[in-house]
Amino acid sequence: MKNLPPGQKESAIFPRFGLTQYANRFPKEIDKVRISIGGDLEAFEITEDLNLLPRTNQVSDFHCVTTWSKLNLNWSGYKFNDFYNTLILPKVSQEISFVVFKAQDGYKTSLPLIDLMQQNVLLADQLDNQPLTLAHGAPIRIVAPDHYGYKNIKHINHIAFYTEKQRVKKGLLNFMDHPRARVAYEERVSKGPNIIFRWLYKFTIKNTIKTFEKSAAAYRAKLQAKK
Ligand SMILES: Nc1nc2c(c(=O)[nH]1)N[C@H]1C(S)=C(S)[C@@H](COP(=O)(O)O)O[C@H]1N2
Ligand SMILES: [Mo]
Repeated sequence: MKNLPPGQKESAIFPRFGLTQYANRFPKEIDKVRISIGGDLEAFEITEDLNLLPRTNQVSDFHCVTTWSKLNLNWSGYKFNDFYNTLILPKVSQEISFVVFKAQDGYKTSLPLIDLMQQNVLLADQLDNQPLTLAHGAPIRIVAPDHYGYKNIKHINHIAFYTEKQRVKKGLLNFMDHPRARVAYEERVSKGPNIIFRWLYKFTIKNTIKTFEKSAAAYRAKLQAKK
């Protein structure tokens, strides 16, 4: 058996998950990637340019901060490292250290550039050899296996690159958002004893899954009715 990171338990399923305030928000554009680039460089847009990058497949584990882990997920996409070096770096004139992401559902997150440049961080557009679904981040998401799920932003439509750390107002309460959120160091929350949060979060899992399933079912029914 695999050793799981501290405080994590294996999950049999890979649920659609997140903060319940996002359960009822869905991306409008799920077929085409369109990412606006901004921050401390001249703004531009990325669409088909991603196809210039080598495709990478990766099997990795996914760790939600609420303690469930789904092992051996089969992702495909582009290394963030290649993305940065090929498409962003040529446009950069000052040293970048901090990255802010925004998604089509209004979700935001951020990470230091150095964490994103690890070889196992992907801009993923496929899971199990299929395009990402609404549930798991269509059309493109971050996969950062060494960081808790909440840094693995889905439905990305904006990435901003900064020389300095930024304050990002997030849906998350501030204490909940650790600036790095590394799983191996159990950086679950930025303040307070992380071990207590294992227990507090654990009790929210079932309800969160239910809430996300319900709203996805309602959304699918609505789409179906439109056809
Ligand atoms: N756009 C967006 N990305 C998001 C979230 C969200 O609500 N919206 N939730 C985060 C959290 S807390 C987790 S655990 C993972 C869940 O990914 P999954 O739905 O593919 O299981 O997505 C993360 N990325
Ligand atoms: Mo999560």
